Amino acid sequence: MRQTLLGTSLVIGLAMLAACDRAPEQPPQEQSAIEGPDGREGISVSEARLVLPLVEGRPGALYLTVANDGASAAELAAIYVEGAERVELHESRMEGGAMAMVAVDAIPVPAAGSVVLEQGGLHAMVFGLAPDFDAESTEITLIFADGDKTSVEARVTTVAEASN
Ligand SMILES: [Cu+2]
Repeated sequence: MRQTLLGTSLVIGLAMLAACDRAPEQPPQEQSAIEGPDGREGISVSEARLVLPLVEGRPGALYLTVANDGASAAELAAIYVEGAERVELHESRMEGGAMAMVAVDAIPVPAAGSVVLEQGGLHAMVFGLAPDFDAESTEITLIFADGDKTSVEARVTTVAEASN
């Protein structure tokens, strides 16, 4: 009996979690059954660069381009950066004449389209970088709403190099 109750509440919990996500237009099962863990079909990531903070302890910024050659839209739900504690997806917007930054839950990547994460627009902020982080590149993993993942190397740069 107890087992049944637990099972039921787990199912309800999962259903609620799923409801919080914006449901994909098409069921993702077909694709994820074919895909390995290291690449979502049709997705390619380019121009990935991690800009280190000028001041130690401040977040870094991650910029990149995601292209989707697939037939269905993808939704970038999270990014993992090797060597960092946490990554947030953000969007910079003009609000009342000033640039403001808001956190976004996910970034849609349209079918046969692409999305650019760049300074002044959609971007990712990288928190908890080790103070002695000085790699020339680091692995980043894009995690999509359907669970597919794509990993690439991101170049590591400084603010001075990036703002030209
Ligand atoms: Cu930000």
